Amino acid sequence: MVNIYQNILQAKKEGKKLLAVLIDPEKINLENLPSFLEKVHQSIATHIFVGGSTDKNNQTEKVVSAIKSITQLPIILFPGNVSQITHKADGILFLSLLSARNPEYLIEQQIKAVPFLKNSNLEILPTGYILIDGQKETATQKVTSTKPIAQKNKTLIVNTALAGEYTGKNLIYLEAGSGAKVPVDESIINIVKKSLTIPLIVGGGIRSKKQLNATFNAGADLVVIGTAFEDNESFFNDLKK
Ligand code: 1GP
Repeated sequence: MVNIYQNILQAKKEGKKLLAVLIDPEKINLENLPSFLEKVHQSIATHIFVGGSTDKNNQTEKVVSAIKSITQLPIILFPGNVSQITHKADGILFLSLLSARNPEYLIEQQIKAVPFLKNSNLEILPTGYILIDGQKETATQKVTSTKPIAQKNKTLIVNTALAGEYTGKNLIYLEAGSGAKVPVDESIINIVKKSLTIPLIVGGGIRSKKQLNATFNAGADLVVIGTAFEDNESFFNDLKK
């Protein structure tokens, strides 16, 4: 069995940076999957995340099974809600939306997930999820009916991340939102990174190798990219091993 969290901790210790390719089950074309994954395999990507704010046609399990049949990379669910949980993946980001005060996404969805998780082999990754304003109203904001934290509120962002660590989260995810116009600013990543002892995930609006490297250099341990690969698969050419 893959030990996802131990591998993330080990990479952090060694200063090895991790990249997750986000596959949205609502958007991926299964016929394209083999060629898409071939590009993933030739790139520096280390993880595959599967999820989206919604999955109207319940495609997640089918998509995860198809990915699993082709890749050795760890597959981690990044679910918008409890209906997107499938045992076919390797792990699950067990998210708590810490940036706002909607109990449904702070604890209710998590309670609803327990019957699916308690007899499952999915590795559970307790994750504090913090939405940061990426200058675009994202699907996550709409679905969760919450507002992101403004990028200028640095103290609030740091304290929210630290509250996550102190309440036992194993990971903090700074999220500008899928397709964000503005990714999480490097200065924010930097101060959050300096405050935390647990690994830091950053995603949303990262579209170039330059931005990816800047995000890593600012302190992200794992970066998540989805839209840039959906829009232009040739982006993988810039990220060859
Ligand atoms: C979204 O952080 C991820 O949840 C990835 O965002 O689609 O903008 O790369 P992008």
